[in-house]
Amino acid sequence: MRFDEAYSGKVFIASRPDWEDAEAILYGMPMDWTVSYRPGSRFGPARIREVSIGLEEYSPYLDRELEDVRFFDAGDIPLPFGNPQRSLDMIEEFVDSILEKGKFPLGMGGEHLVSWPVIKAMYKKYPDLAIIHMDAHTDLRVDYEGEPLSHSTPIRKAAELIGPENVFSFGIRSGMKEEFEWAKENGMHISKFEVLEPLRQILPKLARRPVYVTIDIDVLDPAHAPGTGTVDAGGITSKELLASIHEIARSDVKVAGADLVEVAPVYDHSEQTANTASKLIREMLLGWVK
Ligand SMILES: [Mn+2]
Repeated sequence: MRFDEAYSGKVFIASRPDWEDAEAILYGMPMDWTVSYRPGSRFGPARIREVSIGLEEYSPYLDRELEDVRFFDAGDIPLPFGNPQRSLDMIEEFVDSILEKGKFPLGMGGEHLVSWPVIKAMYKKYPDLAIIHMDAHTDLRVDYEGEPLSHSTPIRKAAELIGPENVFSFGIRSGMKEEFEWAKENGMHISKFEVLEPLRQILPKLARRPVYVTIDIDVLDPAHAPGTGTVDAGGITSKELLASIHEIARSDVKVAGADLVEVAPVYDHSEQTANTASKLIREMLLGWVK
């Protein structure tokens, strides 16, 4: 299926009515079939759109309005329940169709495994791709209880595809000892616990390179984002995450695509996670789509 054929119900605030003249395509990947702990992220994209109505369209951080970015919300990809492989294939084909038209893909998850087919599509177009990954978890497992298609494996798959030296993880505070060792032995960068300061040091090294940025909402402390499947104490504040998005926006890296994953509304009783996510999406659009 192509991005311009997707069902479109409620859309993100200020989405353009047509995709043709859009620079960026926003889309949902409502999949949570492989999570090991609490499911529910399949409902994330829809809720992020719904609460976006409460956002201002102007960003005082970036002095830019959503009106200045031409983006089209293509809705959710109609992924088949319980079929991870076919879902991943559909996501890859969908993103291929966005890249074919020269547009910027901005995805909303869904569990983190959805980033894997997106990265595959990005790498076909950008052979010198680098990845910036913000997350509580390493996501570097080979498999989970024998299952390689798991939400704990996407960064390992991505690192093996594009080369571990091209993957930069930030905010990591959870994972198996073997995962950290694998990263170290293979030259993959992991910044434990912090995001903004280490990011400032890495960004100049990525200048002018195409970069895919994948943000797992659980990089935030559970106090800032309780509405996610696998919460992990000791995370960063939403202020630091916003500052990190802005730091990337002001750097010389060429963000070529991005996603925000793992928002699970069922655990989000105050709706602060969905509201935070929709503000993050606004800042990603305003900062990274140029
Ligand atoms: Mn993750």
